[in-house]
Amino acid sequence: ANVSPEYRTAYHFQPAKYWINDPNGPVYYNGVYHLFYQYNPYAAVWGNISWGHSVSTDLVHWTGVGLALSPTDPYDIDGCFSGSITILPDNTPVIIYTGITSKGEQVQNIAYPKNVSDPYLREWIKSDSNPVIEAADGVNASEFRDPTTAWRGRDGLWRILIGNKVGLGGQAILYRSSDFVHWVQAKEPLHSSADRTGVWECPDFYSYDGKYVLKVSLQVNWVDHYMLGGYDEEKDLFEPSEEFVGYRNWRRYDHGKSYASKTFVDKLNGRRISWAWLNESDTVSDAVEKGWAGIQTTPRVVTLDSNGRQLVQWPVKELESLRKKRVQLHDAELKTGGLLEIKGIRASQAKHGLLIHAIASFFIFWITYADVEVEFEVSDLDGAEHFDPTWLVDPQKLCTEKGASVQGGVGPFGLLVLASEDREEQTAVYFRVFKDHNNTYKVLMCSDQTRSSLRTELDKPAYGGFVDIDIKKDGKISLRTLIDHSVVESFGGGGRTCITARVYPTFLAKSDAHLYAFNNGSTSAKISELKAWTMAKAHIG
Ligand code: DQQ
Repeated sequence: ANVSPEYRTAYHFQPAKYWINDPNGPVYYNGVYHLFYQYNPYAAVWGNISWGHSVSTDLVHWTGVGLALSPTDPYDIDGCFSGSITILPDNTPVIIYTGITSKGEQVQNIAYPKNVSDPYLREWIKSDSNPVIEAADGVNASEFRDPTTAWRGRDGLWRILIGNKVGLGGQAILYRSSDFVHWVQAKEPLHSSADRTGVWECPDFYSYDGKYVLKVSLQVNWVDHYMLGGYDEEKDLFEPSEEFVGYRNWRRYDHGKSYASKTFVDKLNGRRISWAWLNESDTVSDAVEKGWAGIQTTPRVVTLDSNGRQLVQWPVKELESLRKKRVQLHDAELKTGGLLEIKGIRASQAKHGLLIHAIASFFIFWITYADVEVEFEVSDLDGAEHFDPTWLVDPQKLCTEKGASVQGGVGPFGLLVLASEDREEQTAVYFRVFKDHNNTYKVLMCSDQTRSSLRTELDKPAYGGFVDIDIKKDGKISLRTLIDHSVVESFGGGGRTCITARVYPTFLAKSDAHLYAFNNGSTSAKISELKAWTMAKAHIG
């Protein structure tokens, strides 16, 4: 009963069956988007790591086209680990990936399409020159992986980064090449840190108008962190700007269960798009029984915030083509203790002592996969709880202590998604506003999974992050939540803070989900606008 088909996603990418993890080599080539991913072709657990491959013309509907890489040769016999694609000047795409050798060492290999005129690039030929990079003496060869997409310097040489561990910290080793086959290690890494970050997995490096982003995935907390800074092209060094110095000051792509993200440039639409792996929150035995494990985030456009201080992510607009019926609300007041069910035709009514205003247009069961955009208006900030500056370092802890049912001043208000009819199971995505000592305000965003399922053996944390907006000036906070069976992907403040969670409510096996807006603050809040769409099922696989 724990393995209902209802947990499979309707529009978040997953293959037809078995295990997936990191997105690999995303690229737009000759009219087709390609997504490769770490894949086990034999089981729903990590192992036999190969590159699965799916293609799409719209980033919404995907077709599996078989394995691009399998462990076949001495230089990758124990796994074809993560890597990237670069398009060479003669318009040939080349894969560079990490192979695990029979000795357990990590080396870098390349592969070319067998036939570039196959629109799906189904078959890939590994180079006779493999491995093209082996760890130099003194470099930790068992933590030496995940080559980036290459870029070319003014000297015409290709450059890539390889993630590595040095001491207890990590580094992004830089290599240069004139032909993509012969690579020379630079004297200095592009960047390194002696902080206890451990190995830097899946580095990613790119820029916006001279401002550079270095992203690394860290096993210390299974989170993707990034720094903003400058890149000295002469010296080939990345220097984080002051506010990003020290690993504690790096920012997060996503505060939830999202890892090993990778971006690519969509040449068709001139935008940078990111994918990331969403691991499971259920048990290994469930995965085996279900026959699948792991999904991807929605493809997100990544931009630099106008304040230059952080990245902003937003699902690609193509996803909106799946939006079907819409429910809309305007100026709905959420009084203290208020709970508002977003659904069909119901008049306002009081239930369990809670004030319910339900405004409606039609009644259908549909909230199992939906796209919800809501804007909360808070005009009165006087009642905001006092902010303790020590809370800044650990928003997740704050969300754990101040759950959705813990009464506050301004907030908590937000959405209850994937809720059972009796609300015994529910995932709360919400905000709380605090007043700092110097009369500025801090906005906390949480995704609280502690009540997402009655099952106790699941991973059900509360996640949290601060939202960098000026609530006093704006008077509004926006939230977009993509609900999709076993995933809740949320964007606060227009995508400034992202939190993605995996949830396994038991009721989904038998009945449909409900959606509510709530306010447990002592100050009333208003929904200035809410739009919720039922989604069509995408073709994924
Ligand atoms: N997953 C891959 C590695 C990478 C890790 C192996 C990150 O290449 O470092 O499946 O999730």
